[in-house]
Parts: sequence; C-alpha cells; structure tokens
Amino acid sequence: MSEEVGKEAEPRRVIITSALPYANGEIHLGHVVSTYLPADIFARFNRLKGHEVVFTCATDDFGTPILLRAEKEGKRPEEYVEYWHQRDLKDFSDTGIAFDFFHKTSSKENIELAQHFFTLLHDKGLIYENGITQMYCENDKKFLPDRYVVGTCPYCDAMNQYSDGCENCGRAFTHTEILEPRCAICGRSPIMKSSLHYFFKLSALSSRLLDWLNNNENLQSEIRNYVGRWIDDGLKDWDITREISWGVPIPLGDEKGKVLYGWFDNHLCYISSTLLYLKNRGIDGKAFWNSSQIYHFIGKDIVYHHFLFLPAMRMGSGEYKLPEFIPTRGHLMLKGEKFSKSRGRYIGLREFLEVFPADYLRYYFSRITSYDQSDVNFDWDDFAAKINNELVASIGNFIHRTLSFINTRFEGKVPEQGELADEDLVLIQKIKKIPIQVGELLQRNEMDRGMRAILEFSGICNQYFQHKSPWVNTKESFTTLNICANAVRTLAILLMPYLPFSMTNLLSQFNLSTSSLSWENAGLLEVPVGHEIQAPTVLFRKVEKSEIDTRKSLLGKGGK
Ligand code: B3M
Ligand code: ZN
Repeated sequence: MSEEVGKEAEPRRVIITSALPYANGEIHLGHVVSTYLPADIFARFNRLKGHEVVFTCATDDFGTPILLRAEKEGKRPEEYVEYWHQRDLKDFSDTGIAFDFFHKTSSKENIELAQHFFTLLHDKGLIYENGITQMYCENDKKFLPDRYVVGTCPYCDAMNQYSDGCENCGRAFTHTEILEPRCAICGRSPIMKSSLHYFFKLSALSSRLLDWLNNNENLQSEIRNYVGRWIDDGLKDWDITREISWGVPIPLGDEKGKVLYGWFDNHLCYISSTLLYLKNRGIDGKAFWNSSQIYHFIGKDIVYHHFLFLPAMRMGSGEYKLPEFIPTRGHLMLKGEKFSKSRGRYIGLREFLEVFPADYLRYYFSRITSYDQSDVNFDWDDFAAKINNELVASIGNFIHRTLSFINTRFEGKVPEQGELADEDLVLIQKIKKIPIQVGELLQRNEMDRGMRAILEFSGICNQYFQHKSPWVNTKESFTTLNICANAVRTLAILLMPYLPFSMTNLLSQFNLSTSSLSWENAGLLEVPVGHEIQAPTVLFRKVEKSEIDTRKSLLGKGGK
C-alpha cells in the first residue's frame, strides 16, 4: 500500500515489532540485517513523520534449547534468560536499535496472555486433546521434544536437523515426523511412548488463511506464493504441548509436567509487550492495537510461523487484529557463504562494535539490504569501499566542508542568501523534493533505495559546492553557504533514521535540537540567517586497509 505523500491529515498509529531473539546467545549480525535494523529505521522514520509509534521486542525465553543450556551451565532457567535479556538489551542499545519497550516471553503478562489465548481457542473448539506416541529416552528417562531429538528432515533429507523444523528447507514439522531420530543428550535411539497432547486445529483455518494471503497485497508476493502452496498441500494440526517444565503452564489444571510449545506463546509477546507499554502510559492497549497499522519484521527462516501459526491464532481468537505487513528479509552471508562459528566464518556483533562505530554497520547494512528474501553478502573489502567512497567521501565530505567554511569564513554564522542563480534554484528544488522521494521509499520499506537517493543528493551537493567554489567567488559565497547549510540540515533529518549516533552529533555541532525536527519540514530552508554553529569535528573517519586486513586475517581462524 503506497501512502499519499506530503502532509497527512492525522497522525497514524503504527505498531512495529521485530522477531524475538532466543535468550541463549549473542545477537547475531544476521538478525541485525534482516530484522532489527530495518525495523528500527522504519520506527525512527515513522516517529519523525509524527505518527504514534510503539516499537517493541522481547527475549524469547522458553523452550527446550534454553532449558538444555541452562541445565548444562547449572543455572535455573529464570536466571539464565535474565542474563541474556540484559546482554541483548545492551547490544541493541549500542547498535542504536531503540525499542520503546523490551520485554520477556517469560513475563507474567505474556504468560497470562498465552493462557488467555489457549482458553479462548479451547472454548471455541480450536484446541483438542489427542493421545500421541512420542519419543522417549530410556537412558535419560525423558520425553524428547524438539531439540532433544536430532535426525533427518522428512522433506529434503538434510541431516542433523532438530525435530521441530528444518534449517535447510525451512519447513516446520513435528517430532514424530523426523527420520532416523537420536536423543540429543546421549545419542541413543529413543523408544516411542504414549502421552496426552493438545493440538491446535490449524487445518480448520486453511481457507481463512488463504483468503487473508490472497487479499493482502501488502505482504510480499514471493512469500504469498509459497505459503499459499503450503496451504494447498494441506496443513496439519499443530501439537502445542511439550513435556518440559520451562514454558507457559497449560491452564487446565490437569496437565502436570506439560507446558505450551514456545511458538505458541512467543509471538503473543508482540501483543503483551505492546499492551504493557501502553498500559504504563494509561492507554487502552487493545483499542490501540486494533486501530493501528501493524508491522512484524522477520527473517525468512521463520516465515512458516509468522504466516501460518500467528495469523491462525489471531483469527481463531477474534480479539486482536492481524498484521498488515510482515516485512521479511534474507540471510546474511559472508563472502557468499553461510556464517559458521565453528568454521571461523563468523563476525560477532560485539567484535564489530569494538572496532567500528555502530553507524558504519547501519550504513553498510542498510545500503546493501533489499526489501526481499535474497541473501545479503557481507564482504570486508566492500564494507571499506562503501564507507570510504560513499559515507566519508561524499556525505561526510559535504557536511564537513560546509560547516568548516561557515566556521572559518563567516565566524560560525550562517550567511544570508543574495540573488539566486539558476544553479542555486536547482539545488533548492532538490532540497525540497528529496524528503518526499526518500520518504516514499522508506514508507515502502526500501531502505537501501532510500540510502542510494540520499547518496545521490549528497553527490549533487558536493558538485554544487565545488562548482560554486566559494573560496574564489567570495561575493556569491554567502548564497552558496546559506543553501549548503540548509542542505546539511536536510541531510541530517533524512539520515537520522539510518545513522542516529552521527546525526545526533551533527545536530549538536549545528546547534539544532532533535525535537524540533520532523520529516515534514525536512525540505524547508529554514535555518535562520545568523544561526550560529560550533567548530565542526569530523563525523566519519576512513577505514584503513590495515584494519580490514586484520579483520580478514581473523576470519578462518575461529574469529576473535
Ligand atoms: N526466537 C526464532 C529466531 O530467533 C524465534 C523468533 C520468535 S519471533 C516470535 O529465529
Ligand atoms: Zn538419551
């Protein structure tokens, strides 16, 4: 859906979520590229547009892999996930990912909401009980859900897959379908043992899901096509019970030792965290939710869950509206190959942030990540080239030469415009139009094309500055620098969603307060004559070849 440009009659309500990181390891650069950065840029853009934005996330705390890891470390699961919750929060804030609220799936609010959904769906006949035979390890005396079992994918034959889904072909399945199963703890073959489980009638919602897919053109067409084929192939009912202690207790009182599957409660945390954030501000969260435009940002590996389980549960509940958008992006590759920690083909987020500013990551990723499911390629040489030739040589250079010139030649005060020549008028027109152009792209989630448009604009500004040569044409230099100062202000607003750290710094050099800025006035030439700026400092430093050589030499050696 493309929105009208220019001033909008009323601010809209926009709810933005990004997929929840499992609380058992550091934030992966792949998740930053596909999910967190696009969501954050979109949230910042919408805030600048004056919309009412709620941007939330949470740690995904429950499930067997986390329980397994906590057990291995001899920690209580609550303690274990709290560590990662804090750690993730710090990683996000150091990367400039500015959630309004970061919650936990193991929170009281989310447990209550998940139990409420279970009860609703159960009352409506969409959840039923069924005795199943399940894998059981006689050695470990345990039922073996999900990641307690490894084996071969029944769809694509990929080996060493967990029993809840295949990382190779992306299909979700159940622990009874996986081929050649082995216990993940001791490696022995499990036996089958019967147990009572709850199932969600996904199959009953097939035609409603198909209607939703077919009638929602905001969803990316490639995904609508293949999810449509999954539905046509026939959906299986979904086992939502797990025999572990770490999860949302089944709210029927008779299910000791069993909890809800993590994929039942985790996406409900999009709702519970938004509601809690709003409640703390005295706002009716349910009414807000149902009158908002809803965006769930995800990576392509969790399409099945977000295009089937999530909408089906919401349809079944009848209480909370479905998302309009589920922006889905591809995986991050390292020079064309998959990231692999064990093979040393891996770059950690912390490792990156210790060496380069977060805005360099944000620049590079937003520049190379398109709004589709194609994989994104990280390449250190390309990274250096884009930072040095674009961010430093074009954007940074224009900003710096403008502010330096005003500082040295005009005592730090923005000069007055004189008579305007054609060239001046052309740039003024560009300044007026560029926020509309970039705004349309950002509204459509095309952050890479938005960045390219900004880059083209800074290129034009540099040419203008060069051609005007204000150091020679001193009479015209007043006009030139007035227009350039306005162009810098425009750039600062356009780049704010992308490069929040550097642009906050720029605005302080410029003596402009961030709160006074909005996307709507980004194209106005409203820097007052005589406005005083500070002596500028360099915003972006070059990436040295030696730094890149060091990074490259660490690859293949197990990273840092
Ligand atoms: N934690 C899977 C993942 O990290 C899962 C996402 C939940 S989103 C509701 O890829
Ligand atoms: Zn075992």
